[in-house]
Amino acid sequence: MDSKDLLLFDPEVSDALNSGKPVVALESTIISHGMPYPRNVSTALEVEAVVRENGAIPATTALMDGQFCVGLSSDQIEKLGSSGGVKKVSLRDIGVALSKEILGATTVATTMFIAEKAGIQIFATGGLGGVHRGDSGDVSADLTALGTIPVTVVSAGVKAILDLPRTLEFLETLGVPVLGYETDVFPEFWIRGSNLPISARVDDPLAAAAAISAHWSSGMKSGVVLAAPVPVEDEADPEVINAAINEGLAAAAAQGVAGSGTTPFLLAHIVESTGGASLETNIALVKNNAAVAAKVAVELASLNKK
Ligand code: PSU
Ligand code: MN
Repeated sequence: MDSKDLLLFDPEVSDALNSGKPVVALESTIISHGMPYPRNVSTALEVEAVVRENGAIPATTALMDGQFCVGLSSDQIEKLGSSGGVKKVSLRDIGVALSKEILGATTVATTMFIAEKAGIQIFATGGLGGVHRGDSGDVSADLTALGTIPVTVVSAGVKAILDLPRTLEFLETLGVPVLGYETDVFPEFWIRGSNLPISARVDDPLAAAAAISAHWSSGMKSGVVLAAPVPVEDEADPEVINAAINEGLAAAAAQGVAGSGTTPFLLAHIVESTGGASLETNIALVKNNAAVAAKVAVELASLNKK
């Protein structure tokens, strides 16, 4: 069997792909594990609307009934956001999730895997996974995917609960371009960032699309990080955020949280200790990334026709 037979397309998404129209993939772990109900569901639907407003078709991905879903109905999004038993599916979980027909939410890594199979070049999320702080050896499979799957991920950098300098070194090792969108510095998720390096700056959707397209036409097979900082008006207070991150890390250590539960635990802890402020910033940056991704998707679609 061809693994593409496992793809279950929403008809609007397959029509768009067949006619070369711009499509933006969206992940679902951010819905099931990244934000509290019901804001997770309303955000997922709003993010889809932002993609449409900016000229592209959204394709939220998930695993259901032993298939890769590419494009979900609002009922399916509600189900992913409201039922407790949804599995966070990273690369190594794909086989088991398919064979057991588990309801699975896709991480950045798994969304890249499905997007590439579906022929979608770009996807938007909040923040990438990466190298965790300390010496646990916990490194997100998002980095594995970025090193090996030719899809562009628009994010506000890497979630700032991580070790950002080590994550950037890792991306360099993997041959992944880190393009700053209208910025000279790497965004730090809830804040715009100040001194971490990017590999190049791009100033508009066409420049981004040209750099992405040339990366792949050269024969490079890695993914691309297109890093867009949170809009100024939505930026969190750095002191409040840093205090919340440190508190969260201490709580995770005290409670022995490890493995794939770490990131969801920290995000939820930070939402609570900032009185919800971090959630508002997270939602704003995801929407901003969706708008950037859609605009770049439009330019990629027209470059593809040339
Ligand atoms: N971006 C967000 N919130 C999230 C995530 C991204 O704003 O919850 C998710 C993505 O699915 C990403 C995952 O792949 O967190 C990283 O998890 P881990 O560190 O366990 O690889
Ligand atoms: Mn991990």
